[in-house]
Amino acid sequence: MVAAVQHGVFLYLVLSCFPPSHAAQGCLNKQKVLTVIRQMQQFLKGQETHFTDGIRTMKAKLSALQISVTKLTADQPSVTWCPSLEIPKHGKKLGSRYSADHEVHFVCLPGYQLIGSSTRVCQPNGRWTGVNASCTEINECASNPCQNGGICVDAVNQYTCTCPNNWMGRHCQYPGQTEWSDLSFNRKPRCAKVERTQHCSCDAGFHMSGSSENSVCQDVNECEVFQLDGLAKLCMYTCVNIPGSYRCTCPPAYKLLNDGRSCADVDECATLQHNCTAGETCINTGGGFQCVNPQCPEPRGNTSYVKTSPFQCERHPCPMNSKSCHHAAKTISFHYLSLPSKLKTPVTLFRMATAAAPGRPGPDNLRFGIVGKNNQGQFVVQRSDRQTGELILVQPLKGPCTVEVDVDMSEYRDRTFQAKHVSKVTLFISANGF
Ligand SMILES: [Ca+2]
Ligand SMILES: [Ca+2]
Repeated sequence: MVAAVQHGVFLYLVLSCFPPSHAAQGCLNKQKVLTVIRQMQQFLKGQETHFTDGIRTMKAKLSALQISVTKLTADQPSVTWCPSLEIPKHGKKLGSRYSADHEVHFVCLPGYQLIGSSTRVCQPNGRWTGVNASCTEINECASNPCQNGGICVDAVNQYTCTCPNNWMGRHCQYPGQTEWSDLSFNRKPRCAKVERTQHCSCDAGFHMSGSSENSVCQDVNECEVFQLDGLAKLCMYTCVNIPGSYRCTCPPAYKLLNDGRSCADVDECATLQHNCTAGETCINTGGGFQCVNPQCPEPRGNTSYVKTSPFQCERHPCPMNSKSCHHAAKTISFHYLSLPSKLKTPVTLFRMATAAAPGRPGPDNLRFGIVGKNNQGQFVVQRSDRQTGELILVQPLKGPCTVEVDVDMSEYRDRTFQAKHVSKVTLFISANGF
């Protein structure tokens, strides 16, 4: 540029001196002018070449740019975008890419449930799959958790049951006791303000119930709670719910033991609370007592018995040739057993054994049997060892009832019948399982 300006000034000087009709002072001579013209021509030629090169370079760059732009649009299809999605109230949105094939997920805060689509996918057409997601409060009352006419009050993440009179518990599932006033089963909680916050509490044996504004301390029905949860029975017999606690009771003729839950039969015979007469024997039973006075069989033919003790009859000596007398029971013994109802079976109730008389060889074989009706197969008799048999109860007996079963034991020696002994067993089955 500087050169061009210099040449421009020089050219002006040259032109101002022509036509050379009049010689002017300061003009160059002809030879010098021709030299300058040649220089100018060379300069312009150089400029022309330089300019042409620049144009060519520019053209090439534009072509390259055109090719690359054309290629770019061919390789990458047009990106589609889906509209933005809002974060649902009480929920969260996971994912923030809104271009095609990207997913956005929605979750709700605890206590709220999602309505609409939990996952939405941006489709190539620029639309989301599914429908708008929103979080609504879970209605814990929807499953009707309150029983016995209780009114369900829904709250965030929880519910409370407002129970009608005579019902209590979290689900109004426990009946109240009518012999106690409602007031004593429902008490006002004790509340205190600590640092602007109200703190309420219930006495032991009570639990907080009702709404937070209208809370009440309801008695815990320990009897129901322990019965429902399949836990060990709180009481052996009956549980009575009382405000703030419970107590166990026992059936008549039983006493509550010191553990507060167990019942034990009162032994009326030992404590002389019976009314048996002088000839009778008092037999203690579960829940009562029995007065017994077993009698020997009436004389029959040549066979007669004599009572040798309150519970034993012995046959009088038989005439030598009386086969029936010899085959009748030589001894009859009476046994009284007191059993709880529905005793777990099988259980051995009674054992009978033989013993050789002094100076005489004993039997070498014993046979046992149940005499008469077998009480519908409730019992079996079996040998337990060489000289002993046992009576086994094989079916539970439900009380209260009295069951009699006679067991006989026949003695043999050298396969010859020697004697028979009968045990008359009387079972007093209690009304209770203890
Ligand atoms: Ca209670
Ligand atoms: Ca008793």
